[in-house]
Amino acid sequence: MGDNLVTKILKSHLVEGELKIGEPIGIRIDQTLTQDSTGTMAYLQLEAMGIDRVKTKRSVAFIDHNMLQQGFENADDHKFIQTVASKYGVHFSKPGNGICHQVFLERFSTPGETLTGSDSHTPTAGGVGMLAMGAGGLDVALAMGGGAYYINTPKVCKINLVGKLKPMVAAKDIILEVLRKLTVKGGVNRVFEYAGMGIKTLSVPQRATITNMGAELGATTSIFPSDERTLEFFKAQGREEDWIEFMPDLDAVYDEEVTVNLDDLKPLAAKPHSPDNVEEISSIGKVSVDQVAIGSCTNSSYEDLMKVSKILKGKKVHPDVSLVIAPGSRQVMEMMARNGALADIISSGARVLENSCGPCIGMGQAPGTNGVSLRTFNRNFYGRSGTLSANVYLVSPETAAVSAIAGVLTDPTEINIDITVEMPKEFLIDDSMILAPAPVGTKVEVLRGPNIKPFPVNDKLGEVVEGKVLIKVEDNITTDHIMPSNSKLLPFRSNIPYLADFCFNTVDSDFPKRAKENNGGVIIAGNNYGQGSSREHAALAPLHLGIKAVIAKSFARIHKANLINNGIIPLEFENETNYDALDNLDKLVMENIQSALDNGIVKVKNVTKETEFNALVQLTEKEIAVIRAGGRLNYVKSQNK
Ligand code: MIC
Ligand code: SF4
Repeated sequence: MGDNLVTKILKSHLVEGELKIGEPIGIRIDQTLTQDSTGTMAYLQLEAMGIDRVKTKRSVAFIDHNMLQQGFENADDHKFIQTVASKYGVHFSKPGNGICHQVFLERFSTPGETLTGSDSHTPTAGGVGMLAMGAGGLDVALAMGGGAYYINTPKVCKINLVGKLKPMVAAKDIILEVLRKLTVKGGVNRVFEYAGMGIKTLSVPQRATITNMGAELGATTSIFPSDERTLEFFKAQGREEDWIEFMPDLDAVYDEEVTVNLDDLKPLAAKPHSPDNVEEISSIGKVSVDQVAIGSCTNSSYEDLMKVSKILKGKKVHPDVSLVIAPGSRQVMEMMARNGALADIISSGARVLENSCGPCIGMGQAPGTNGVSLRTFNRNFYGRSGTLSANVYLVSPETAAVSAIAGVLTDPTEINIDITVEMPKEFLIDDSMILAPAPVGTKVEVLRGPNIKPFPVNDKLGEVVEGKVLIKVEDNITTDHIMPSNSKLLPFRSNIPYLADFCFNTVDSDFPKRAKENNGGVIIAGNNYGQGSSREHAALAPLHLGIKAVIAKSFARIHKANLINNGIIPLEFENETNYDALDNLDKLVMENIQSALDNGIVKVKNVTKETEFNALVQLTEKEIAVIRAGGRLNYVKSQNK
């Protein structure tokens, strides 16, 4: 029985545990990435660990999320990251150089290696055969310090791609189809490994679109093999020496298998407000469109934007539509400026934004009231665009461009033009906006603006956990619900006390007040709690507000890890009907919690209703030790004594 790609990488990087599905393992991390909105916190945590220099093969800090600089906060945070990166041996990709995942794919991705990034779309690098995983900032900081990254051994699900995409049907439609089939919970505790003859028809940027949006399945990550198409990409990036062939064994075994026939695929859209709410565009109908946004780490490659420019060439954007385009990297933007494609885009009436996340994380371009926005992005969660009444559809670049001209949601296969884009023989290579760290032994002063506040650290766990139910939420609550991000809040990612006042703002704006009045308490949640981003702020803000435990039907992987890292106890209902019986402000008491954690079951007394129910402890021994210590930093410090 041969190995699949995932098993090969896990075997070669295993430092702790046994490769048995569901069992906890520690793996060695070769490379890390951070971006600015999670990076400030990650580097504060790295500093708190007291190491001299990172121990990874390579670590890179990107500035791409928070670029508006409407006050001093942003620029100060950028300087902090630049100086702290230089001090600790981390490369620094300057603002304007591009979105972390796109630039990492172009300039740093390496087949067969491992990567953790403080961003949930880190799996983008899976497009070249890396095992690339999103993680909380603290886990990335620990990996920078040479520590292992802990996951549960995932199931490996083979996604067998057969056939070939029809013209105007895109890689985005493949991942939307997978989301339609498997839903936003379908990837939990799984890695998706793409295989089958269909993969040969897909370029690296197309593959990266698919692995990028595997995050929306809740997957640990997604991966493609590294083959001759990958080599073509590495050659054109002038990085042939970083390429290795990396293929599954011919008799590789998988735990599960799903087949997607590319011949049958039609253009798809994810309708509001979830990436798995997918339907064929032809059956959704001609919805009038107010805004079209093209870009994000999902669809902002040279290939994607060249296709867009071919559709827009000689045409005009519909008078009622605002079309915005954000290239994924300076490489993409500069190449298109030099070959004239950017001129075609500008001439169509599109608004060209800088190379950054931009509207994807609500940094500008919020739609108008009740606005319909088509986006080539990966998330259309409620409120994420910055406008609560907006309706956001996720589509391919082809669908976006064609619809921007038509003014209504349009199936791009209705248009008959050739938009084939060949992989360039040579990409334009200029790494001058990636600054190397200071040489070992150089003294670097870390610049810290007044916006950077100390982050909250939990206390050791006592014998009793008690508190009132402060909020009860339904299934699939995202970290965007828990700790929203938009142009008003993103500048405060290094200021938890400020951010905490906006915790659960789009769900229940009284939550922070209630939490403060009751001296903290407990959160009750449905299935897949904390899906979406890797932001630790969705654990740090609740910690600041005194949240001691979250009792949910189930958790999303990264958020659960972030809760544990901050000493907040994640518990799961033994019987889901107990969820129904709970109400806001019910007083809950969990006695003898220390031994209950070891025994795997916590008895939760509802003092208000005079009832009792069981909550399961789905935690490893190490995770329990971390919670006992009051979070991972305390735990690591106690281990080092
Ligand atoms: C996102 O797409 O939600 C983000 C912004 O990139 C986040 C990281 C963050 O919240 O800073 C992510 O995906 O992890
Ligand atoms: Fe940036 Fe959007 Fe990608 Fe997150 S999903 S990294 S905000 S482009």
